[in-house]
Amino acid sequence: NAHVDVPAAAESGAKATDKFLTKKFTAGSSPERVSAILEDTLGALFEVIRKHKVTYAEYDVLKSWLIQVGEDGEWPLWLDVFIEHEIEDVNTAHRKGSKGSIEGPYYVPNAPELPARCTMPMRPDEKGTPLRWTGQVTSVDGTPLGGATVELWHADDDGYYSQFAEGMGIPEWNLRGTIVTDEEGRFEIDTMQPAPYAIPTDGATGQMCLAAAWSPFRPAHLHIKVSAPGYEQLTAQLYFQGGEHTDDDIAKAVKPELILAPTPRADGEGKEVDYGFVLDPA
Ligand code: MBD
Ligand code: FE
Repeated sequence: NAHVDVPAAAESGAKATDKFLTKKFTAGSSPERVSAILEDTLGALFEVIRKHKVTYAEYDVLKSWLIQVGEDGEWPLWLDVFIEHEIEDVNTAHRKGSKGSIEGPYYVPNAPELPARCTMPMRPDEKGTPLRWTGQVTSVDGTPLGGATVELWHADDDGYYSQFAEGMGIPEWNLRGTIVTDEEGRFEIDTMQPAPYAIPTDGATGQMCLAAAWSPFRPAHLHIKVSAPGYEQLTAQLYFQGGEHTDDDIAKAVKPELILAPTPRADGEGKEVDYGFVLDPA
């Protein structure tokens, strides 16, 4: 399998932590709300401890594992793989437009701007199956959204993300771009189909998967963020019908509405697919 050779945890995980720490966050939550969330979180944990009669040995393993996740810089990775899907679902449940999915740890803002018809930044010898993706961005009432942006980022044919696979010689903005839709809200993007992603098994997140005999794979996916003034930003991932691991995504981020079914192109140059986005007014 070509995807066994994955970026080492100390590289991809720690990189995600470095990038995350450049941001500053405030939630403005009241002490009452913080207290309620913490109490319920701990209460849920106490139930698990009693139900499974968790031993002191297991408690010590937990402690050393928690320390190791931080030392490996893998908290963004671990949280986005195991927790974010629930946060995403709860916070987008009100929407009438397109389904979203998790952002994950490998988004970088301000990718180079590209016109509505474009080829993604890629190496001259970029490996993989070419994919021509056409689509339109509209509002829930059907209005075409010209000048909307579709930020697209995804792994290459080896499962690596640019800026998160140090030493692999991948150009900084490889397979990352900010596409601006035309007057009709349309776009046509040439890119290269990504490979499935494997959580590096030499880091604490992968070690936890191994200890539980869980498959560390995510299905091949395209990440997008769609933005237009006056609309809720849509963050989603698109998957490939019949692709490996669409049924057992370790990050539980696949939804049936997000599965693409590309067909062979008439010119024989890879595949094509049409898939658009419907935004909810803010
Ligand atoms: C990924 O590529 C990803 O999208 C998520 C959510 C977690 C780990 C790797
Ligand atoms: Fe990803």
